[in-house]
Amino acid sequence: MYTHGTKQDEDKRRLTAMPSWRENLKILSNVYITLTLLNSTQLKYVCKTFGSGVVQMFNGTVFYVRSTCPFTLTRFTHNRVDCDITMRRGENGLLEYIEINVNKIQTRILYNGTIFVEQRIGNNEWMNLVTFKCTKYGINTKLRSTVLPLSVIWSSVGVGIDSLWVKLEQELVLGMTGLCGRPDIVCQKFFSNYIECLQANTSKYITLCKENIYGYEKEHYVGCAFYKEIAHRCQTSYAWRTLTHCPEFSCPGELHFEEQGDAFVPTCSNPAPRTNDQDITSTCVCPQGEVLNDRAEGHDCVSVSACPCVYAGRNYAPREERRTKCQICVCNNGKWICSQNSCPSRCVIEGQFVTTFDGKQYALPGKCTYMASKGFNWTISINFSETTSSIQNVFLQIYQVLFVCLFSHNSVQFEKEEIRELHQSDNAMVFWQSSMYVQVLTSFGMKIQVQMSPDLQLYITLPQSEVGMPEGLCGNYNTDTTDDFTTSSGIVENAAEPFALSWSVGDCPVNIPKVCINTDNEIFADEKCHPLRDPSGIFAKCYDHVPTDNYHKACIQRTCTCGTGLQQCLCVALANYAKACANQGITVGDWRRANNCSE
Ligand SMILES: [Ca+2]
Repeated sequence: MYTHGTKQDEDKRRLTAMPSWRENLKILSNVYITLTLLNSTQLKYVCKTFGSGVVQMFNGTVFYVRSTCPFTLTRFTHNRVDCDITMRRGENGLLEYIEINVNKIQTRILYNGTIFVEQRIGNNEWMNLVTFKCTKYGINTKLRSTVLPLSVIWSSVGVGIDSLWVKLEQELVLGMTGLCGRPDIVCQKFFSNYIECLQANTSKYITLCKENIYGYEKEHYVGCAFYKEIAHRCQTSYAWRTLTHCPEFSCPGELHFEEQGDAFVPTCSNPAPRTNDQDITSTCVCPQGEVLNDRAEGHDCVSVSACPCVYAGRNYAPREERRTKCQICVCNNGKWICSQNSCPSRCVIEGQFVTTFDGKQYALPGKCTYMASKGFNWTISINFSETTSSIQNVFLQIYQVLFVCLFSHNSVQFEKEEIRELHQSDNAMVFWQSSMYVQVLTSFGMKIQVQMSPDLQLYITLPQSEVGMPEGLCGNYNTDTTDDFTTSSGIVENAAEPFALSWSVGDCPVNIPKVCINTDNEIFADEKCHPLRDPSGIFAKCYDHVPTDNYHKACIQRTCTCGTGLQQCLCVALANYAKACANQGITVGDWRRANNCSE
């Protein structure tokens, strides 16, 4: 190709052969990419091309291109200065020219080392060009930019330039393009600290790292999430956040960030949360020995002994007292420590749901007649309606036949005569307490309250003299729940069913369904019984005093098995919980209005 015209003509032809960007887009042939893992000390911001087409990118990747097309080596803008370096190889494989445009001022280096600035030939090799300072660099020539942190080093062998380096003195702005790619210092440097941990997989991870960041260089979190994942997996104490400029999560209040800690932070409400090895993650924690005060605004850390207590939405200071009808509670280490409940224990029979004198709760299996409770000279029996799971009649018998009382729907009879207001005798007093309740007080101190409507329900309170004496569905009243399932033949059963059946009178088929069989009712029940579990609901202030589990279950079952009048069945269930609360001296708010239950 050097046979046409004079050498000067040739120089001129090469000088005016401006590369077109369209040419740059020609399909590359023979591109081989290999990944080299350089250690961090070798890593400089250098891109090289040498031989007949070897390119070593800024990030260390080496590949080969065989082509006589013009190529952009690198193009970028730094501090509003545009830089563009292109080159082209000749038929002999060596570089024919290098062209550097800085702020549109063209510097062109020909195959034989001649330098042109804006198409005028430079004086010699030690000159100050417009945008470059030119010096000898060993056997090479170095152009150091006066406006950019950039140097170009090359060596000419007369018939071409055999090697070219583009060297950056600092990490440059993002968005570089060209064969040199962009300096990828972070992935390389980052993984040089994890070689021991990742071993042979390190290069795979470096590729992943680059792929992850590529195109998202400005999206800080994309890179940081990746580094964090590796750092956590390898669990080294290496300060990876300093290298990557990834800030720690900013924890609120007095909490501080922990790279790897318990997912569940101890709080005043739960000072010792259950954790296992799986629950380790980046987290915000209190200083050692302190817990998060989740009962106050903000994010303060306190010692457990300084935790306040909560009752009915109100905070109580440590050691502060709270008195209810039946007990005194003191706030201690964020928990209520309560005295023994002094309210008399009572047996409750609300439909199929029984609470024994000692507090055991269970459900009756069938709509039968049962011995609810009996003592030395008294018996209380109940029988169920065959259609609904509610009590139809309550029979009370004192001193054998001397005093017999029958309670049925909205009617109480003493020896077949209806009591409209009050009946009084030596043995007992029976009176209407309100339109809904009849109360019986016996001469020996037994108190019976019967709810007359909408459902017949039974509440029995015994005097101290009866402790350990009674038998029947209500248990033996000895403050021990474990022996409450004592059958009529004196055996202690584990399950409620055989125990309850032993206290049935006559035949007793098991006919109260244990599961919801009506889908509509079930949906209604799930939704409407929820207030018994809602931590911010109207009943919440009572949860600490009367556990809701059984009441919620009873609510679901009662509503599920309810024939007609779903709302009334629901209201009876909710009322039963409110009543249990009231018995403990806890008055819940206007739950009737909140749940659409009329009196
Ligand atoms: Ca007992």
